[in-house]
Amino acid sequence: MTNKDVVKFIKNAKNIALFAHKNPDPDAYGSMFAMREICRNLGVNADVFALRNSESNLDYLFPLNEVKTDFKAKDYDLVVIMDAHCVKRLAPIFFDEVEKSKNIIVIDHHEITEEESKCLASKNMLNIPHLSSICEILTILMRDHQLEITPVIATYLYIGLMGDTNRFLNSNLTPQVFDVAKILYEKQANIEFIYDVMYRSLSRKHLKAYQYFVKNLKLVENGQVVYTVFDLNTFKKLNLEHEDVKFSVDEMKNMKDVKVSFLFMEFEKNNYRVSMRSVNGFNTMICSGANGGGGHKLASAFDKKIKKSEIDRFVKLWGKKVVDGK
Ligand SMILES: [Mn+2]
Repeated sequence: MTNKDVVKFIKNAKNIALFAHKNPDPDAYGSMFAMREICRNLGVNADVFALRNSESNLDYLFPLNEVKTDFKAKDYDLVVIMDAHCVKRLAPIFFDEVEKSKNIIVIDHHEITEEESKCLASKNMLNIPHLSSICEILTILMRDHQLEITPVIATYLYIGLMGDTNRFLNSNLTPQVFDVAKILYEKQANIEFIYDVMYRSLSRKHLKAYQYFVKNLKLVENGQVVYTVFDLNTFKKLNLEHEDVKFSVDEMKNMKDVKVSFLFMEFEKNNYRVSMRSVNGFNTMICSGANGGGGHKLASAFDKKIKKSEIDRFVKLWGKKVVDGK
């Protein structure tokens, strides 16, 4: 599928339901809300479906009170899934109804693992893994098809661009990323507002998380691999949500000589959401893919049933595989 096909699908629809992966991040929400505006400007109704995250700065960036959860396949003639390519990547409450939908298109930029290739949500897929973000894809699509980029749309898209490039720090940069930034800047993305919310909002709560993380991070493999664990007890004691501690996986990756970082967030007893980051092309998917997760070479995630006492051994094993590239 090409950009042109995406535009055709949208224009031919009357009612569009928009989805992205569970626990939506700035790129997921940015692309859903930008797409909602694109559709509405074309005279097509569109609704954003997501399970709201716990409270976070995303509440200030997007009108999350307008997000819907009660999706019924019969009410929509087109489903657009973005920032994911497999129905299993969506929040579980949507699985059944999305599976019933007859008309689904996918816009993604994730690597397709072997496991996921068995559960592609649609044959109509625009997947460009080397692009930084869905928001980059949508900006180019709008430019090439002369769709009006309003300041509101530009702001949504810039949020996603900042999220997935970690404000131009990640290794997923190409000349086109800067073209997109220029376009969105010229279309009056509210960059001051975005930076205030995303990067100048360190609260006391965040500092507590920071303090804990610095004190408890562990280096293995001669300092090439680093990890930190937030267990249920810590979340409760410090009154933190997952959103409050996610920064730590990037912070660890930015340490000198570190090649791979792991962040373990316990969400049920002995059940962890694990986020990984790497630098210089070390491939985190070696670990995330093998453990049933997904993402990109340099940033990926998976869920893991494990006891806290076994995490050190797990990280040594998989950290070494990633560093060795096998
Ligand atoms: Mn993304």
